[in-house]
Amino acid sequence: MKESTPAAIHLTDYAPPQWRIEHVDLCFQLDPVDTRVRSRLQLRRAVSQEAPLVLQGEELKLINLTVDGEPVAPGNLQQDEGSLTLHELPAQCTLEMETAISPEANTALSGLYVSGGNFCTQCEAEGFRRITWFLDRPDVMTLFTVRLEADKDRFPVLLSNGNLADAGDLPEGRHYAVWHDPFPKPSYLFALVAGDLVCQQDRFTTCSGREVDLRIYVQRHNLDKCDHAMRSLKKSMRWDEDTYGREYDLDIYMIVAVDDFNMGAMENKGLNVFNSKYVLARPDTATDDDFVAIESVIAHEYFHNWSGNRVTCRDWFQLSLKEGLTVFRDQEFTADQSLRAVKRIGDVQRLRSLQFPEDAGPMAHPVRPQSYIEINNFYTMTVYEKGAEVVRMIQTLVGREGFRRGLDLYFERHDGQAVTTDDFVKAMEDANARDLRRFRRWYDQAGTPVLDVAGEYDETNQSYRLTVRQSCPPSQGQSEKLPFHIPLTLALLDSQGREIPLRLEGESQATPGERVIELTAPDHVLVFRDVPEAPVPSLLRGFSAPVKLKFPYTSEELAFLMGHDTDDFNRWEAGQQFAVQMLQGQIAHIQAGREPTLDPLFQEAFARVLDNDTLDPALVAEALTLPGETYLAEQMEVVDVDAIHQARQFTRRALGQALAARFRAVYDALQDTQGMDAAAMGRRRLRNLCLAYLCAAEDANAQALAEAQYQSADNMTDAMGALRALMDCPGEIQERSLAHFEARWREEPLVLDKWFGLQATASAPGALDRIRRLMQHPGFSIRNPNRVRAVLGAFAMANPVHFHAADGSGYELITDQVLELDALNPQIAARLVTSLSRWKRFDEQRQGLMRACLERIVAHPGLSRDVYEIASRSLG
Ligand code: B3K
Ligand code: ZN
Repeated sequence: MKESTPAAIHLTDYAPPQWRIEHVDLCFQLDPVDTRVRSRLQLRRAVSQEAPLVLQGEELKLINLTVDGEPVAPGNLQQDEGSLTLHELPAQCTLEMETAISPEANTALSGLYVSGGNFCTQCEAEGFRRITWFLDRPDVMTLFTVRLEADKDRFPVLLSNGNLADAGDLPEGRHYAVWHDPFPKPSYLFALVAGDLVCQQDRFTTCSGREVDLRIYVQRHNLDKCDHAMRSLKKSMRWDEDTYGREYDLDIYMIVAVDDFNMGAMENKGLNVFNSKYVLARPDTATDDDFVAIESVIAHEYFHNWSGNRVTCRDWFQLSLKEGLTVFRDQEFTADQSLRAVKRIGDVQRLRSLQFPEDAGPMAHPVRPQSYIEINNFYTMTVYEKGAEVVRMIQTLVGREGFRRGLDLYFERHDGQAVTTDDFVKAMEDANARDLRRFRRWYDQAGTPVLDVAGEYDETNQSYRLTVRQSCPPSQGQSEKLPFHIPLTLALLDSQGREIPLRLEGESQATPGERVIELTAPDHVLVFRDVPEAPVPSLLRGFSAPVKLKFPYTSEELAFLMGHDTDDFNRWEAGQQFAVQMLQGQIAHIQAGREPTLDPLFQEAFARVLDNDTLDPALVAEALTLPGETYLAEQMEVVDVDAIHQARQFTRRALGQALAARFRAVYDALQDTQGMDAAAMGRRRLRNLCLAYLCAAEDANAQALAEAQYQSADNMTDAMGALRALMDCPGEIQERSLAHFEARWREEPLVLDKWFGLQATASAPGALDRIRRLMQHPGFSIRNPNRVRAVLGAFAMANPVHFHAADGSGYELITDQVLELDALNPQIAARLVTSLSRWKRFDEQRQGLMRACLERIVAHPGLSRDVYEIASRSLG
């Protein structure tokens, strides 16, 4: 807790460790209130001159300490807040310590804590220091042997990293297990679990014929919800072998699901600990989106075994080394399981609605940040999602095969090491004989680059001239940006929608199809020859770079691209741009006190997509989904949440009314929604979208249809699809259905979260009372991160109209909760504060209200570093 202003840590201050821990023996005597941790560290000095040993520790009680079996002279031992310093140690020695901790009192869910009566750990980034004194930094890689002792009845299962070496009974009803991990690892990958758990078991034979024991541990009542996670795990293991030649390396791979978890999951070596939300699923309890998310998180954590664990980060500034790369890998995995374009569209939506705002606000930071106060605040969309885009751009620049070569070289060179993002890029350069010096700026410069593109056709010379100018707005501490190296994938389409062969000025031959143009300068002029007619350019295909592209398309051109672009992603993109143009016009109308109208050209283009039965239903559903409110907000000078909401609702209603018969026809035609494969999921998606438009039209028949679907649904996707559609129609049917859902699912916390979330994001009046009521619900607890996210997180991030209520009541509510939460769980509290950070984007009155809340937060005594950093940066 902060006394004075917490200090920032800088990348430029990095120094290699002065000591190494070659081996650690840990022994845990587990007890919820008084756990004893004995550790024996084999230390070796890594520098030639005398150097004190400075270990990190937090909330620990030191019981006992010896060096080579002897007590330490008092003058040689110094304990400060957060550190333990030992002087005059021999260059090689054994340090033994005993510490006491209280897992039950650990509400921050970092270190060793209790969830659902079981012990579990979370050590990334700096949780290990809350278990015992250690060199708690990722570049100290150590061999771990772990002995666990606990009461056998209460904690029959005892798990840690690596392979099981020994187990047996102890006197007084206790038992023990010893785990040894043969791979040296940083402390952040340590894990232990102890509790009353059961497991679903399976086997996997690796490509070289090794047998791996697979286990998913859950509480007994959840054992019937593990099939999907297990299938996902086996698929991921096979995929990583087939795609990247990566084989698993231990005899056992374990996943444990816990209900109280700060984020999604954690890749601890051989013992992943998961938020139960990303493990448990049955078709009647989880939606299709849940199934897809589970598959991708299981894959993500599994892929970390190579990109993160075998090769790890030198320091936390390099976090994207493992996260950006692993997100890229899980995105590719998911793309290979279903429709690549649908996956790409989802990822780009996420990037634009969450990362772009981050990159344009006070929390903007480069993919490799230069400083932080609390590293947990930097597990961000920028480090993860933009980091993945950066990796994807490298693949675009060197090609798929070149990328594979680069990755092979990276793993070969750095296996067992803690390295930097530079080392990664270097491997890509060396394997492909490429110079990516300028490309490295993506790691160091924050902000979203803008590409201003213009095109001009010269009929006499049959040439087409594209001018491209790049720029990047200033961000905190970076007023001037150097030009980025940007891959711009493009094609030129003729009036039939065919790709025109491309021959750039100076080239002797044209090439068919699309091209990757490499932009490295502020300005580029591209002259294409032999262009027989004025083309429509299809730019930034597949979203080839995380930039904002501006091209002055007319509505007609966008409608044409929507129907004809040969790139699936760009067909969707054209529809989105068309929708944005129209919605912006409507917003202006609303602000001027006039009635908005629906552009008939848009309606026509929209209807053509709806009627197109040659397209995959999942793609049709994407194309018919209007851009979200946060994305629309990004396009405005001063965000007007009410006008945005009204315009979007108006368009949904108008489309629902105008095309009611067609929505109904498509709804009826999609009867066959059985099954859990991607095709069935696509059909359900489109069918539920039709239902949503029908309900948005406020048609009584539609409500009856939604209620009938809700009641007959045998899967959660259709049940939630119906409920969500009904959220547009306040009234008896909606209330009845919500009440029914609550009664049916009140004992299933993950399902109840959906019910919380629907109501927390409802735009109907009375939101504040609703939130307060939800927080009184017996299923709610401020100590559980999933509940907090479902109610408070959903309200602050996904209910703009009420969170930004003009009287400031939404801000006040969140501020009160942030302060209450900060005393319990700073990481979760800090996440909630980010909802206030972009106050400068709103009108003057709201600015004042938001700023006042941030000031109230910063002034609060005893604030955590986590919340302090976000709140003070937001004000700054
Ligand atoms: N590496 C973890 C995230 C840890 C977050 C610490 N605050 C999960 C993941 O990205 O796979
Ligand atoms: Zn990760």
